Amino acid sequence: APVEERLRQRIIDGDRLGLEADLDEARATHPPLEIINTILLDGMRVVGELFGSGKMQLPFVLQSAETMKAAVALLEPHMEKSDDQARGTLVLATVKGDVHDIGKNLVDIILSNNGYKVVNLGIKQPLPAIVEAARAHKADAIGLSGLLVKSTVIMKDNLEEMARDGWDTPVILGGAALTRAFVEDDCVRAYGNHGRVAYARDAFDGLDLMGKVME
Ligand code: B1M
Repeated sequence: APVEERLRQRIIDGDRLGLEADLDEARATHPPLEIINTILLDGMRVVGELFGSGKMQLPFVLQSAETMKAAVALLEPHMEKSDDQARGTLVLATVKGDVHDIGKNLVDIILSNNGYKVVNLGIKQPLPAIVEAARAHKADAIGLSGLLVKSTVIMKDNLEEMARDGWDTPVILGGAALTRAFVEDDCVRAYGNHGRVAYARDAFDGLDLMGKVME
């Protein structure tokens, strides 16, 4: 099979043996981010479908996620990096109760490679830890990620609480369970009119939004 198909299948199967050789082969014809976006994420999409329909069990999903992470780590050194320094600071976290971090970490990589400082707090972050970091690092924006439906509710609650405490730092929200309508209606309202909340469909959208924040 062509290398693109083999890599996609590796994500589905959680098969890391020989991953690096396949990635090296793919890099001859694709830039690293294209490998991630068009090949590997397509494999993760299939994993999500199989899991959602009960055809794949959780331990195998975990293997796929680990393979995805390993692939991203192998590709990262080959990505183009901007020479810009300190274009702005983003405090980034997966919200409370949520362990999904592949998308969040892609946001970290893409923003870091484009000259932003990213303070990546990790997964399952309660609001106090997030605002504390935002204060300490004088964040220009806060990025929240979450993939569970319940995480979308937590994001809205976090925004309400932040508004009550007088925060007006721009907030970027991303993750598969969100919809643009939920962010632009419910979440914008939750943060109040003084604040800014934006929806990032993917990591590049997050990069664009960060650029707008810094304008
Ligand atoms: Co979970 N899981 N999972 N899981 N998992 C989903 C999200 C699910 C949709 C699968 C399904 O049922 N089809 C489902 C959620 C259902 C729901 O809430 N309605 C689900 C479930 C149910 C669960 C558990 C509850 C399962 C269980 O325990 N019974 C459990 C939850 C644990 C918890 O969080 N408390 C669980 C666990 C796991 C694993 C640990 C096995 C693993 C995660 C490993 C890890 O992340 N380290 C996992 C995985 C891998 C998935 C799927 C299959 C793939 C997610 C992924 O990494 N996608 C997922 C299926 C799906 O999403 N459809 C699923 C690739 C990644 C790049 O995409 O994160 O969406 P994503 O990021 C995108 C954009 O959303 C955006 O940019 C990225 C692309 O450029 N983006 C941002 C994301 N964050 C952003 C932030 C930004 C900007 C853009 O700025 C701040």
